[in-house]
Amino acid sequence: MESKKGFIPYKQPVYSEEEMIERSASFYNEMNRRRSVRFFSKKKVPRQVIENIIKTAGTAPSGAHKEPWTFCVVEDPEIRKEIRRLAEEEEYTNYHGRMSDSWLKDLEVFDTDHVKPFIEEASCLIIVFKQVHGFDEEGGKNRHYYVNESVGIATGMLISAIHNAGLVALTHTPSPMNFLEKALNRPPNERAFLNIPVGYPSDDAVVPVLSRKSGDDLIVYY
Ligand code: IYR
Repeated sequence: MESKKGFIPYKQPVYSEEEMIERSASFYNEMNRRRSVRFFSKKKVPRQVIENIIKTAGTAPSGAHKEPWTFCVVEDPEIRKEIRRLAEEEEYTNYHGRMSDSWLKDLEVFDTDHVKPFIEEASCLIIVFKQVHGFDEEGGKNRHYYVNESVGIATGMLISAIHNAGLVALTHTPSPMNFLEKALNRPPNERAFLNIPVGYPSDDAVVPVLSRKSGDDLIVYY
């Protein structure tokens, strides 16, 4: 194709069908081992690893390539103590009245409650913020598009990169989450999206017995 201004050629390696089947199966098998983990060792993950993981998340597609995300890495023990205090305060209200009986029943297999030690114990927290708009040179608003979709995809890639590095994470959804914006003094265009504690699993880490959907429940061909 004749090259169009502002475009560069793009190629993928060409694999045989056998190679593609083998590569896709081995990636699936590796990803199928991934579990959300709530029990972390205090062992520190090198910053270089955290940086590579976040750079991987930053390769996600986004609406009009606006990259409407910021990843905050929280290591500071004092800030984490305060985040834990605020999260537990909200979650206490959730577990003692704000959540419906059916919601509490759905969570029974996970054995969760309002107590969140992983906020202080994981090697770090990666707190994902979505940018509901950007700023132009004059400080005016610059539109962002499909923000939830874009940041959701980036977070999925973050979680995959964490697993690939041999680490574990939890997709923690403190609710409501706006205390995180205040705790980290984020700019007015950012909203907390997810808290992802990252680290090594503790020696006694356990995960609930779960199965994943498959077959017709997962894929419908037309
Ligand atoms: N945000 C609460 C409750 C919670 C909700 C869902 I849906 C979960 O999958 C797990 C927990 C909490 O963090 O405990």
